[in-house]
Amino acid sequence: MSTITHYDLLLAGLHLATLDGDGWGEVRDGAIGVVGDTLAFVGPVDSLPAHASWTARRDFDGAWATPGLVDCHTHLVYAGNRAGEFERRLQGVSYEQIAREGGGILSTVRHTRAAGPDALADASRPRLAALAAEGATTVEIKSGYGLERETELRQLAVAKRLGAELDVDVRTTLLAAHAVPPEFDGRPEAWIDVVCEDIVPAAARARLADAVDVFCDTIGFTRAQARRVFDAARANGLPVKLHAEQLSDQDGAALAAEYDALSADHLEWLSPRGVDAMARAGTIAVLLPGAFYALRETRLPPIDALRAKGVPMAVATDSNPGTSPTTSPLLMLNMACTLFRLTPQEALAGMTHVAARALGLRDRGKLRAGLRADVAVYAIDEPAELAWRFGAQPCLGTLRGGVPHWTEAR
Ligand code: DI6
Ligand code: FE
Repeated sequence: MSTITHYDLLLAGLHLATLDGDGWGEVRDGAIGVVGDTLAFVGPVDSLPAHASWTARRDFDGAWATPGLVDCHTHLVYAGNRAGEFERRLQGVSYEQIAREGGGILSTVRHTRAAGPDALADASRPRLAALAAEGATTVEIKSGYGLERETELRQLAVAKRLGAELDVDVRTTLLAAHAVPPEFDGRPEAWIDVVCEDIVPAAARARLADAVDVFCDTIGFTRAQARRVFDAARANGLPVKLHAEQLSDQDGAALAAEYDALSADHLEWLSPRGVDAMARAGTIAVLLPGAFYALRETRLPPIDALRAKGVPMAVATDSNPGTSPTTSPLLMLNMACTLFRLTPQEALAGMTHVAARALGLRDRGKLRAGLRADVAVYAIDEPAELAWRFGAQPCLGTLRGGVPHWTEAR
């Protein structure tokens, strides 16, 4: 095997939290060598090959590098805002009540349908940019605010366009089964017919969706309806995910497990049976502490049981206007620890390699030679600091597929 000695880019003066191996996978006085879009060297600077050379080099002063963050669950492409609804909720009206009155998700649907592709991109671009500025290099974006074929596909196309514009690797998920559109009020089965027979095949044909998701809950869809959508996804060659057990126990996680879903997400109401099913199938649990916080939930996802059964736990922003109006992945690391009692290491793993698995991606999420050169660099003294602080912005920049995006010197 020939050793690479010339790097397109060398980063030095860094400590590394590789997340490869035990604990943080810590490397003090490390360096990262990149060739093309791939990590070619990850290790102590004094074990660089003897005659190493580089086209470009950047030296830091003891900053930390981590794998680029992977935000594996967002709904960030939408128009309008829900501040008024927030004010009503503060007066005691519940999220479910607002949804039943035609507000909530349906209010965002009205604004999103009315926005053309450029307006939708303009409204959403700052949100994706904010995630990237904190270290996100891969971001999943769902549809679900169109609830008609044209607008669902427009959301997915805008998501991909923003990914290309901002050089973030965007993965798209079709969530046409997010709510019953007003045109199908009282006829959820008829809407599921359209989702299965028309929208899933159209999204697959246009290669606009990497996966298919369903909101399985009392204000969403039943388990039987989710099963129908999963069958359609399977018939069209797309993997599935599920919004499961967020507001009630629908036994959704077990359905997700049965369909080899990439992940089951939310999970506050997950039962021991659901935990077992996920453990057996290897389904990733995606924890969304922002939604838990914003809805002032009191029932915690069964973290101890998930941990005990070895269900991998991812952490994501759920960035959306209703239940998690955040664009801060670092704040979610803090909330995952403070609210859900994850360790800082579990939280960072949850937003890197475990999150990558929740998107079906095995080529990223750790700092290891051979993996994609997605790296985040932070001005911190130790890696746990990322989860300890909240409201801090220590990110100095990222490599996304080897391409540097440095923020201004600070
Ligand atoms: N669960 C959520 O938390 C978001 N969607 C979902 O199925 C909320 C979306 C919204 O309120 O706009
Ligand atoms: Fe969500």
